[in-house]
Amino acid sequence: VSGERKAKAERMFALMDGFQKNDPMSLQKDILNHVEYTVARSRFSFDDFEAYQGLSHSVRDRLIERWHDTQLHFKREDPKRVYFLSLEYLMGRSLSNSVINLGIRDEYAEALNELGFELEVLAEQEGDAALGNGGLARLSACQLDSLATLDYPAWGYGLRYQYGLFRQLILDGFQHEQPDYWLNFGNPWEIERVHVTYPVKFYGTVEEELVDGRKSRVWIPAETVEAVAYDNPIPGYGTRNTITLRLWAAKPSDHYDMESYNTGDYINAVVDRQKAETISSVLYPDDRSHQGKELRLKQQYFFVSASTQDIIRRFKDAHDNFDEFPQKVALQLNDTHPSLAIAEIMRVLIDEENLDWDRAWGIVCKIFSFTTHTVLAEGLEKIPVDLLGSLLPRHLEIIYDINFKFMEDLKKKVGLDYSRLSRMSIVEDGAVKSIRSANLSIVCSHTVNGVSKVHFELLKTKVFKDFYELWPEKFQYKTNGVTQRRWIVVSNPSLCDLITKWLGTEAWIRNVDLLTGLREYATDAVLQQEWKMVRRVNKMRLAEYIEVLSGLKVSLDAMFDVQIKRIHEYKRQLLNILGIIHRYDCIKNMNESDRRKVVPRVCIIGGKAAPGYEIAKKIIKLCHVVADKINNNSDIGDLLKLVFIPDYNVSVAELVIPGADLSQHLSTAGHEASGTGSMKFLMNGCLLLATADGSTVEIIEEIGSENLFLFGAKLDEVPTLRERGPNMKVNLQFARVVRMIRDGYFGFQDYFESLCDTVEADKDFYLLGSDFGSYLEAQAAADKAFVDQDKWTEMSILSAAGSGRFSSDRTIQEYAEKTWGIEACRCPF
Ligand code: GPV
Repeated sequence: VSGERKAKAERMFALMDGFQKNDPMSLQKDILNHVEYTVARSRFSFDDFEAYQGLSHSVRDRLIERWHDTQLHFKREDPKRVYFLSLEYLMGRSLSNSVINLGIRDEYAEALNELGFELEVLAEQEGDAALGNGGLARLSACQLDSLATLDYPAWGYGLRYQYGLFRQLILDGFQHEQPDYWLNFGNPWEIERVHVTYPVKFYGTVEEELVDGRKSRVWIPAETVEAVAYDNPIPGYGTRNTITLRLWAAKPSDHYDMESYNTGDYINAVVDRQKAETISSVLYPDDRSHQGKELRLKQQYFFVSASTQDIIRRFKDAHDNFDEFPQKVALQLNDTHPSLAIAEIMRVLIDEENLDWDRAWGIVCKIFSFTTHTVLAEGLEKIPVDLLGSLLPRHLEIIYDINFKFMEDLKKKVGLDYSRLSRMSIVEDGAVKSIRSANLSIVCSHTVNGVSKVHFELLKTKVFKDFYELWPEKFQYKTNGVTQRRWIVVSNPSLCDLITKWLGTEAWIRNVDLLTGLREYATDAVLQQEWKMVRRVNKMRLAEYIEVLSGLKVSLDAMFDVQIKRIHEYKRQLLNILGIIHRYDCIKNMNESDRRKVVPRVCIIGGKAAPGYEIAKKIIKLCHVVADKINNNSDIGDLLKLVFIPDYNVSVAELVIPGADLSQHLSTAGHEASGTGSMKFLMNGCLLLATADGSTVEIIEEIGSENLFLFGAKLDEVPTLRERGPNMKVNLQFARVVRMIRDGYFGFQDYFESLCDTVEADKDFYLLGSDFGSYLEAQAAADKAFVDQDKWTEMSILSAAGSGRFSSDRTIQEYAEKTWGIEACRCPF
């Protein structure tokens, strides 16, 4: 048989053209073939979008080749793999990233030119894949890029939502949400795997049965849904390795319980069946907090069950002893969202694989690691017991059993300290009895990671203090990072070329530590000149975008000052707007000679508010009314402009970040677990104005406090300030700008009342009032620095030069070595 198979393989290989060729002529042929046969347009008549489709199918072919080779290589080598479980990924666009990582951008650009197209223009045709909310989701995407680039045997798992994050539409200054039906025009970046499917079961009861003479608990589910795999190849840079992001879609189940209907109501029965698809239909648009929604819980379990079945199937293909599982499998929980995986693996090992509890538990404790992304204990996820008991009765039992054993152990260690026991219990006995997902994750994981040094300190001393005291060895941190491929090479090609020229090598794209080599040229007049040029061209591109969006013409000599991120009270966009009102007020009251000294500013704000987050929506409206006042004022002219960029997403970030002079990161100290936007700005030579929060503290270590503008209360001052309220001097300036809003200076007086209330002296939880004075000082320092453009450019170069530590390559390498215990597995060729 094997001889026959070999002969067949040889024949197949002979029929193959060999690998795809990448010379411009072959690429052109290939693109046109796809236009004609895949897109089904005539090669004599197709528009930009169709050209994009043909082009992306041609890139897809090349991805598939490498992806096949990589998967085969992994299969042969059978290394320990890491499975990254995340409910959210913000991948953005794929085309540019793919051709760059495949190393054939220039070839494609040339091929397209000869056909009369431009690569950059076609790339704009692609919509963002926005299957996530904010920092957590983009972090997952950056980490996948690093996993592939560093040749790690990794799989990403997630959900293929049909509706990604809503599109933000601004009507009369108010946010409206529009569904993002992103698959409407097809998605060439995924491969549908109709045969990679698993049944996922819900509801039903648990019964006691005799199996092989011993009593067993058996789950008899009542509903089955099918999970279908969609594979998204993720190419590494400078390697053949191309890993998989496998996203699950829900379909009605065919194989397992294809009902036959005899109710006379055939149509309704089929319509009912079709409802299975709702499980993966929509991404929850809340950045954290999904408390108590059944659909959300269903999504989580659907995702977890399909992924673990796939992982166990792959393990069993090559092994038959589950004791080897921890040598082959590492499971990474991206926050608590996938934490049901713990109970699911226990269930499968015990109920389906017939392991006893202790053996199953021993395995589970060796495979899970957990990363938490939040600072606030109140923000931690809870699952109401009633809900879990009805949807997943057997899992609830298992979680109770885990908790029972944990509590027994804990009593032996800490005695009958009931308040401690109840704080640490996985089950919360509150008004609504619930499962604390974080406690479950900590108890069952071998490692708990924070996302920055400050975050780690908070985990140890506050959020998970009890657990840290019990298991100090479990706690670690890996400071977040972002990928320089997306955030420099793709989005800022001219800076990329400049860096390569001065470092004399492209090696920094895989080894970003080399960026420190720029430090020695920071004061070099030639580099400074070239650096300024690159930055100015990027500003021009951003200015054009702003003009198209809003009709507003902005001056390129102004400082482009940017704050882009999800709208949250703790991120303090309101502080920024109040500062802008203050600036406006000052300019209005200046005499002509003072006015000449003002450093002109273009203030840019962008971000989405969760649809149910009223205060955040009011902040967006406030930004618009303030902009109306400022931008249409002849007294102010070019000295100050305010622009709200609608529908902020990954591709908007790629455009805005390279054009920013200053970026703002204003979270009240102790609230941002890490923050990753700042790292993208840093890499692009944008100066930061920030509080000493999250990863900023480490950025300061790297570039020195003299190269950014720091302000605001320190972590240890926050509690006292909250008690005491702001001091009187600050109060005056602050009170004045808040009063302007309250008095209706910008209109919508009643509407803004509740927003103003949030910063009244006794309620000002995020300390806008007490930080206002030092915020204005930091802004004044930024103005002063901007006047000396050579000095500013030096600081800009030093920022980029110091950004190497904030590459996700570094983060992923730390995870691989210290948490997952995996090694690189590089595909030959
Ligand atoms: I929890 N984060 C997020 O975007 N969504 C969430 O639901 C939660 C956390 C963010 C944090 O707010 C950032 O500080 C952090 O940089 C990011 O996750 C990645 O770790």
